[in-house]
Amino acid sequence: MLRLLTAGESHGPKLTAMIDGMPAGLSVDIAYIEAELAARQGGYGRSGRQKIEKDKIDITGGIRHGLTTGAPVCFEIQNRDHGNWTTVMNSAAIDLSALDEAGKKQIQDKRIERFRPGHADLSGTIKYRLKEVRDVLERSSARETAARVGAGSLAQLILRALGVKLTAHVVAIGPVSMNSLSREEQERIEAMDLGELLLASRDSSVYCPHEGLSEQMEATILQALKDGDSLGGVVRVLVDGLPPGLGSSFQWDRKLDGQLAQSLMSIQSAKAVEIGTGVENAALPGSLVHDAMHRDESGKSPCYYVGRKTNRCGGLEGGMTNGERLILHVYFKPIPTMKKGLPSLSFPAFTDSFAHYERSDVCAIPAASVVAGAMVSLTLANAFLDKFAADTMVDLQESVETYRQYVRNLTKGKVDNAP
Ligand code: EPS
Repeated sequence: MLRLLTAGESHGPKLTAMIDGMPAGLSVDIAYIEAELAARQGGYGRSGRQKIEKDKIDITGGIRHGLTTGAPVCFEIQNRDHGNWTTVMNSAAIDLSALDEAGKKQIQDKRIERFRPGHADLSGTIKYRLKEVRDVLERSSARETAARVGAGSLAQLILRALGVKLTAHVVAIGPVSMNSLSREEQERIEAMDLGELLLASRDSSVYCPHEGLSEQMEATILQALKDGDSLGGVVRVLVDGLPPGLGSSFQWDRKLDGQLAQSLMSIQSAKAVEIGTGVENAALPGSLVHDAMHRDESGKSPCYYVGRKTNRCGGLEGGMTNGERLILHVYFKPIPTMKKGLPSLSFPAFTDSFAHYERSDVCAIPAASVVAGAMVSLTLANAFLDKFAADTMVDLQESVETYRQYVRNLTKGKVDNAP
């Protein structure tokens, strides 16, 4: 099992990630991981914080001479902004009377007393019996997603070595959505190779593969900035090359659709996950929903001789992959930190006030697309390792290839399927 743990506060010295269960012999492309980290920092609508940070990965365990060793992989990402927060974020016990004037001012200025509706502030302060809101804010901050992207990029290297292609891009920002494009235009984008689609998205300032819409999205973000408001949006993750049978339908916690939804819903601000055309399907009769099968004599369908004309189920049936493209949409709420603060309460007196504001992203949906891709990569790499338990990449690649050959022969209709 591939298990990720992260630690570190938004303005603390660094983020730390530990991944247990990485197979040995994975060639680690640091430049690729750092390009993903840079992509997560980018996108139109980010706050001034990203001008301070320059996320780099410092490996502290599990990788030697460019290859994973099979030991837990551990890495750190420095928070450059911490230099401005050394007194506020110091782990040592603090004696206010012993601080100089500058230290006292730093502590006072950074004290947070007014809850932001929509953030973890209220529940976390109550739950952990905190003395001020900052202690919950620091860890619930989406700064933590830098660690997820570092780990997810490693997982994506596993997927690449298994011939799997993954792309994540922005579909909507606020009211501006790819759904407004003509059917032909949407089909043109859907037909693109996932590598090309990723390049086209990353070319855009908002990671949307459609040029005209990207401009509209940028204008919408600019307007929200002027209004002191924030914006949410929708992100799409697409994956090609998954063999049928990843996941399981036999136990609730082993269903891959459930695991994907959990990993995506855990991203800060994510509020809904859709698989295939899941939302629309609920209102249609089964005959218009399920993806009919036919024999594809060429054997070149994603599930070899099993052809499908539609993929409304988004590549998942019965909690397992079915060989077709995986299609996921993640819906994010707008960021709760807004210049235009909402009515709220002040801690500890619980008197009427307005939500705290210091600085914030206006829109982090482009960054969220990178994080969503990372979370799906981790979940899928884990699903591969669950089905094809392997200590090394060579063993994993061999087992997956043998299985693919079996599926090809089976769907041709020529093989005895006895276990
Ligand atoms: C965040 C608030 C902002 C974001 C931060 C997430 O940080 P700050 O309060 O320092 O301006 O920039 O995200 C990152 C630092 C990052 O790297 O993604 C929040 O409250 O969630």
